Amino acid sequence: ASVQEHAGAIETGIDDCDVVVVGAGFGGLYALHKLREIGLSVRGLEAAPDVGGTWYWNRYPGARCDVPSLFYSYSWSPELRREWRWTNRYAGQDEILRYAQFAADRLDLRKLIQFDTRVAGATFDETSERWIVETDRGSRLRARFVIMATGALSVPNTPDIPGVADFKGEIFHTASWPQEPVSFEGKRVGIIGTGSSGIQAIPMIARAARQLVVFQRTPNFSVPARNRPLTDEDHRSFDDGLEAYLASLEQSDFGRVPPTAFTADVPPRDVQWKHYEKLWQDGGSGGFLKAFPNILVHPDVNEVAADFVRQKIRETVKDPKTAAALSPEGYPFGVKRLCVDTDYFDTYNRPNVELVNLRDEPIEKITADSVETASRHFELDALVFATGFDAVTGALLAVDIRGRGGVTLKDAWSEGPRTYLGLTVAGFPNMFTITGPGSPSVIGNVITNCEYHVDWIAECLTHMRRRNLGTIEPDRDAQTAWGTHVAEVADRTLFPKANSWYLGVNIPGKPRVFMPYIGEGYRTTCKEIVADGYRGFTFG
Ligand code: N01
Repeated sequence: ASVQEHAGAIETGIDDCDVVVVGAGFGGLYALHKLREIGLSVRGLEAAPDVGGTWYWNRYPGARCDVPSLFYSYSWSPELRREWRWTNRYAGQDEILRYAQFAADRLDLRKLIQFDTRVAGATFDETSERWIVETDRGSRLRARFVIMATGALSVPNTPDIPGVADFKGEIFHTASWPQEPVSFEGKRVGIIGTGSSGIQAIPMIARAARQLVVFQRTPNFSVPARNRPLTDEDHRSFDDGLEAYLASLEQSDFGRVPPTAFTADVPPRDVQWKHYEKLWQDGGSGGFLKAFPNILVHPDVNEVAADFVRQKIRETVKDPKTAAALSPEGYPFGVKRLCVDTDYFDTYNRPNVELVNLRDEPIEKITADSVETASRHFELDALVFATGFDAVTGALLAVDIRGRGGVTLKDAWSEGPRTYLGLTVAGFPNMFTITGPGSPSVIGNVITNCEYHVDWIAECLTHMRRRNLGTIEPDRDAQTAWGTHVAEVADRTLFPKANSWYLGVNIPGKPRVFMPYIGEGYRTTCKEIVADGYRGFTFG
């Protein structure tokens, strides 16, 4: 049966629909809206009791987006834009969650979503050419298409430190923070991890706790956010530039590394330094990452930025030993995700904050009331894991996905993820991944990256309906060539030179594969492939 014949089946039974969308974060919500708009019957499944995805779970103190709020919004809807007014340059978690809730209500999406329901498995039945989606509640849905909008940063990683289960105090993970208010007042708190989450949480916890011990394995580069309330003038100037911004999105290729990056030009150190000083005062990471076209490619250019941040750390942190321990060395600037902070380095000047450098004294075990390193014993009332995620592939592989011949996605990706355009996988017909590996994914603005994928899928399903096509899947050759291209682009840059979650190295046993696509030209390539009759895809 074609998409057209099948459309509208939702009215006749809750287990049958055109499209199952897994996840109700920004990608999933837009997919539900857009595909309903083109006349398909859609059902959403969401593990949380509410919409919002990552912004539902990551409620740790200080959680804030580091993409400016005026841009970290749906670009496609003039109505939503008119009716929502951001209050801060960088929005906090609570405001972003309210925005997701507002969008879901305004677009009347909640009735399409089954909450508190985790997808356990999805199997492609080759005879009927349908996906059978199974939930942890024992329910089953049958659908022609499955869209995995499961998020790139949605499976928390808790390292298996000996004794962790024995800890009797309060224990938290930044990515699954309790719904109820948490108070650290008067408590001795330990935090493990100094990535974006830790760097945001540490200053906030330090203000509340009696004592805060930060267990740091790798210091990170971080630049100030300089968050502030938005003024009427900010809103006016955004509105004035809106048309140009929307046009730029349409034409933009939003890669992190433009073709101009491959130049041997090294601007004089004082020119770079002056520019970085201005960016430091302006705040935010965007300016730094494109300060010079080859900053993420040329080691000499990159090293000046690294030096600049180290100098700022030395100027800020009074204790030279702590400053040295906080200074990233041995990997390039900006190729692990650049952190954006409010008062992070200054927090180490507080008398109630102590940095423990795990490079000197690794954690040996956790006991009922303490963390023990090789040389010391830290008694704690609460322990916070800011230890990140099984990123990009984690949520996809957490679902038992079976494609043609019963092959599992886990087996198909045993040596690392393989996709065509980060949208589709050979052997898994009619399954799409929103911001999947091999797409820009977590690079840049994830909301607009999600929107682009949803729009691409909507166009594809419209194409299939017009031509009465039942299935779509990528050819293995096209997929292999795309994977090679993704890796080649990364290998020409400094990105693989840092042990980042982009490469999966934070998860024991995960294959070392650079997962996001960082080249410029992604949208152009996707458009060309469509214009070329969906080059590299086979329809059935
Ligand atoms: O996670 P991370 P995150 N013992 O993986 C340490 C987005 N985000 O949640 O580097 C000791 O970056 C680990 O140490 P090391 C953003 O894309 C955005 O902070 O592996 N330490 C590291 O310090 C971001 O990049 C925003 O040596 C251990 C930390 O835990 C992504 O989410 C805010 C350890 C993990 O850092 C992930 O950020 C927050 C162990 N066994 C997040 N295991 C904004 O928009 C791990 N670590 C601002």
